[in-house]
Amino acid sequence: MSSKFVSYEERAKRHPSSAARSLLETIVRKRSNLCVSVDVTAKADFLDIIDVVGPYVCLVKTHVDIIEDFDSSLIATLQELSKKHDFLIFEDRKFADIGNTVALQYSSGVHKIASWSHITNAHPVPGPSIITGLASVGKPLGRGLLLLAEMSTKGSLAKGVYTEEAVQMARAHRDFVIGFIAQRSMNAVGKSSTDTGDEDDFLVLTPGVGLDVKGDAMGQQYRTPEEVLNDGSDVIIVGRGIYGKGPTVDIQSVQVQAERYRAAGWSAYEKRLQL
Ligand code: 6AU
Repeated sequence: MSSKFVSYEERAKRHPSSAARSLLETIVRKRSNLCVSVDVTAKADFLDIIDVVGPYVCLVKTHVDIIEDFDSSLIATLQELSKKHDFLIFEDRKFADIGNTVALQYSSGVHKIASWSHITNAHPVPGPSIITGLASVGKPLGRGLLLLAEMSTKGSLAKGVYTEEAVQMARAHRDFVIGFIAQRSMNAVGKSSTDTGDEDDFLVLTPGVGLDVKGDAMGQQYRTPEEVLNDGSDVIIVGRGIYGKGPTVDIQSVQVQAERYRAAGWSAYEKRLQL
């Protein structure tokens, strides 16, 4: 019997979006569905962590606005590391404004996100104009957008009809929206039970992944790589589970944890191909 899940390799061959294909091809090349979220505030820690986790990841996720000593050399080094270790870059900007404003936030300012980030994300709350605003900047550069269809936090409002509307917005903009931040596959959302949603191949990137704890003191909730992969997630996003919670970064432990999460994510993927 064939699996209800299609391999990354098959999907990479037939995906219509070049941004989605790049991510799927990187996943296959590196045998990694791990995205490390590097939420630290010092440039030196940020770059040290990325250099160490680089070999184990398909994607590095950034919040550049939290870096205290940010300057343009950080972006140049990040791009060098992306080439050295063969990973893509995802600036987790969570745009949420009108089209005109998000286009400026994406292209301009200190960070010039569109010029270096292969993937970014947006809240669907303003409606489809947020996609057209971001697409006016990102599409000519071959970038891809993820919509936040669900969140990992306790009491999230992104559920039910809101999630369905987010998926409909994505279906109407398949030329730029490559997938979702969500907790499960979105391909069948809003479709009847006889319609399998097979024509959709949205990528699902899932935060709120941890092997050792179930949450934090601020509403974050964690599930294991196996739980999220079995629900149809494609990429696990792991932050503190890898770089730790302390004021200082233990770089040896970062490497051990990155290897551990890469292995856990990949074995969950291989297991689900048997389902
Ligand atoms: O593994 P953690 O909890 O240390 O970090 C999770 C990372 C953080 C959040 O900003 C982000 O994932 N995140 C997102 C994203 C990626 O958009 C959405 C969400 O619902 N939950 C979440 O934690 O950088």
